[in-house]
Amino acid sequence: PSRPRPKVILIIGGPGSGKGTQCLKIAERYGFVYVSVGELLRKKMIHNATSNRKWSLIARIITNGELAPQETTITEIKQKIMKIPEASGIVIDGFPRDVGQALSFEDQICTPDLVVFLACSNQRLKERLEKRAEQQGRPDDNPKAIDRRLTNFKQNAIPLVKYFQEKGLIVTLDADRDEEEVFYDISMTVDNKLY
Ligand code: UP5
Ligand code: MG
Repeated sequence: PSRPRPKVILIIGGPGSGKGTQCLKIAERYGFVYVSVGELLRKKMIHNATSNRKWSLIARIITNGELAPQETTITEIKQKIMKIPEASGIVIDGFPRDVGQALSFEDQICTPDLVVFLACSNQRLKERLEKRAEQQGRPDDNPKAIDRRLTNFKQNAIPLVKYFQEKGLIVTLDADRDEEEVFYDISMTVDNKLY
């Protein structure tokens, strides 16, 4: 008999809302495969930026805090998902960024089983990113790119959340709190909606 398709959870939220942090916890608790779209793109861009024109352009886009082209992003996600041999679930970090991407994901990959929106105040997002910038060297953790990421997020978030609300797929959680408190709510949501 054919296996059921893995459950698919999308985690969205502003830059610094804790998507990566919470996705790792979800992957660990539920045995899901973790796919970070930002990480996928960053790896690919570092690998190819010097030898490939398309990727050198994308590297510039990402380093400036803008969004990579939709079709490239979807292609990368598709390739990554196809390589996953067997999984009860997949948790996708930082995708989609806008309604266009959401439509294209549904069209080309699947309808997600659950979308979690990590809602966080602008002030908190900034604080967290500035703190991380001091500790790590992500190419887009510079003041200008942080501003662009925050602005892009603010532009796209409301229609995106509304889109998933109309489909009854999204749960919004207060992500201004401690990691553990946020994760408690996420695990309650996953337990209720997917099991
Ligand atoms: N932290 C986390 N949770 C905390 C909590 N509850 N309390 C206190 N501190 C907390 O967390 C950020 C920092 O805050 C960390 O230091 C953490 O310890 C602390 P993290 O879990 O890293 O937050 P996250 O939401 O993952 O922040 P990130 O900076 O990764 O978000 P972005 O959305 O900016 O990054 P992403 O990697 O998703 O995308 C990067 C770029 O890739 C985009 O700008 C874009 O250029 C490109 N991209 C696309 O083009 N298309 C896509 O579909 C996806 C990405
Ligand atoms: Mg992240």
